[in-house]
Amino acid sequence: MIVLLSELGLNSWFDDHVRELCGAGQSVARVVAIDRGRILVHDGERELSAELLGKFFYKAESAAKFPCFGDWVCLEHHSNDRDGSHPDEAKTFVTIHSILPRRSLLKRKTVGYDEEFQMLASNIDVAFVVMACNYDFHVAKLERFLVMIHEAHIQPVLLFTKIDLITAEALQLLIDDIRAASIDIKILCISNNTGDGLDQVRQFIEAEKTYCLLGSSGVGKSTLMNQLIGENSFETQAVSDSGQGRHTTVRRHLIQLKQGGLIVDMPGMRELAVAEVKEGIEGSFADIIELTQSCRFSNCSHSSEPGCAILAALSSKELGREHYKNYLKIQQESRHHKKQNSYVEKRRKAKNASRVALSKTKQRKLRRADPEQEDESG
Ligand SMILES: Nc1nc2c(ncn2[C@@H]2O[C@H](COP(=O)(O)OP(=O)(O)O)[C@@H](O)[C@H]2O)c(=O)[nH]1
Ligand SMILES: [Mg+2]
Ligand SMILES: [Zn+2]
Repeated sequence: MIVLLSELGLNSWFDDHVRELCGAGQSVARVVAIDRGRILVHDGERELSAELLGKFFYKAESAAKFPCFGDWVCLEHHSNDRDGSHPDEAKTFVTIHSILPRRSLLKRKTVGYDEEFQMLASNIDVAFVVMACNYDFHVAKLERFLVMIHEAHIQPVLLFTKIDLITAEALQLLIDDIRAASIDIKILCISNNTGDGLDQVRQFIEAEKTYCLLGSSGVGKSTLMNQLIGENSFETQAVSDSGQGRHTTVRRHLIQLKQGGLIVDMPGMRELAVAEVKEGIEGSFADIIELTQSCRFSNCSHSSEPGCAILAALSSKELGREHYKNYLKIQQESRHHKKQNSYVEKRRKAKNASRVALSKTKQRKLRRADPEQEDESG
């Protein structure tokens, strides 16, 4: 299906950057999924798997220089049919040549290191903070989300789900709490079960804008996604393949809604915590990570909690004990490794040392000149 790049979210803000960064013969595309290192881009015509140019690996001084979910990139097209004599058999492939500046960047600080962060998604316009009104809401929790969203330069909207499970009065009390805390945020209230409020969500979503769903597991994000997308979506199918009969979202994929607008279901906060663990774990232990998303409690320690999917899978032998032990061991090692002997930590110390060498006034001037720098380097 051919779509206009504007329908994928490209707007005039990017014009100058496209002119500057995308050379002759290159085309613009959006990163619509990153799946275990594989970067999927949509160029308006189709979805392609793109390779990274080598320069990303030897030149990148920080994670931010790598493509992120939601990025706009310049692509170069290649064909192995050099002389053009076998066009039918020729395999074309694309490489990412450069990344356009990001209008917004949702990121999460890596625990323990104030200047390192993990990029979650870029070029998002609106973030829905999804909370189940019957058990999941705390002002403090909302505030933590809002800090993250404001830092990203994204507009936040609170989306209460499961309003069928509490009275209108109880819901109003929650809203009063929010206003009492001087939080001036747009609030939408829905029930995925009765369909109440869904039309308001649909009306709120505008064409050519990008939305994300944030929130803990179990609050109704996947159910809402399916309502917005309609039946037989890619996500729904991928999900039912897991055999869990549950909606789990391991792979983030940018979805184009028929009504216009783009939306992505972000993993729950606990899944994000898992993502901090050393690279590669995700691939080898995807089954375990998926299981943890089905635990009843979002902070499940998988030791004795009711509704723990890990314990259930261990006792039904669906999950092998050795496999699970290895997972725990590697997780522990990676935490230890991070603390003891991280390259990042060494670099931070070196940087601090060189800062001391700068005069106080010079440091102040530098900070004033580049507030972003200040923001990102702690
Ligand atoms: N009563 C009620 N249950 C809901 C609602 N939305 C979702 N659920 C249920 O809550 C559970 C978790 O939903 P899911 O969409 O998987 O949550 P996610 O982890 O945030 O993606 C499922 O059993 C849903 O059927 C709602 O509005 N009302
Ligand atoms: Mg889900
Ligand atoms: Zn558990």
